[in-house]
Amino acid sequence: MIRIFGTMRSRANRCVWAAQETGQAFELVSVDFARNEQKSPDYLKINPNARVPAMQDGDLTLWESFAINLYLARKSGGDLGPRNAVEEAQMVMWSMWATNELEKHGLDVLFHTAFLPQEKRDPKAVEAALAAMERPLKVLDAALASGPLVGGRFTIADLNVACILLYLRGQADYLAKFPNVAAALKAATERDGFKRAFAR
Ligand SMILES: N[C@@H](CCC(=O)N[C@@H](CS)C(=O)NCC(=O)O)C(=O)O
Repeated sequence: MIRIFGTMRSRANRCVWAAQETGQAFELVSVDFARNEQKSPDYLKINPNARVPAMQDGDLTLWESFAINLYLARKSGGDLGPRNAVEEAQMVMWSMWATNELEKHGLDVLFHTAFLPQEKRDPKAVEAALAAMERPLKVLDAALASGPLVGGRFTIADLNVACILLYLRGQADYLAKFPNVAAALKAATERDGFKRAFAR
């Protein structure tokens, strides 16, 4: 049985979403970073980086949420995963792109609009993050104009990118500048797999 370590209030929710989409049986093993449980000696044997998520499937241990998701999609053999090496490369490309181009800025938006205590929130940080996301989001908007990112169907590439776009859910006016991005995010959150995952 696949074991995903983390909680739904962490990036482990991405892996739970991918597992739900692919219909693979899994267990979510609670490791709560709000309680510093990712630093326990037992968990450090699974992920020496002291971060969640991690995943175990038999003898395989993986960390890095998008690497786990790429594995889950590929392993399932279904539509979410690659059908050939070209699709696989494109899925890796979009996943790395989302991490490198969007994630930090997306988190800045989320922290300074929702997660941080009110007195620590900085509107200028939000402004700067949204400005930094303009260029990559234009790229994404253009790519989505012809449909899903890889292979003409919803894949792990769309799911991984959507995981970061979720950080912008409260920014409707901003997202309206990127209509294909806004539509893709909406469609992703209307999927049964998403609803099953986030109903937990
Ligand atoms: N790039 C990693 C980031 C993992 C990460 O930073 N996880 C956070 C929770 S969402 C964490 O474990 N934070 C605890 C800490 O940094 O001490 C991934 O995508 O898996």
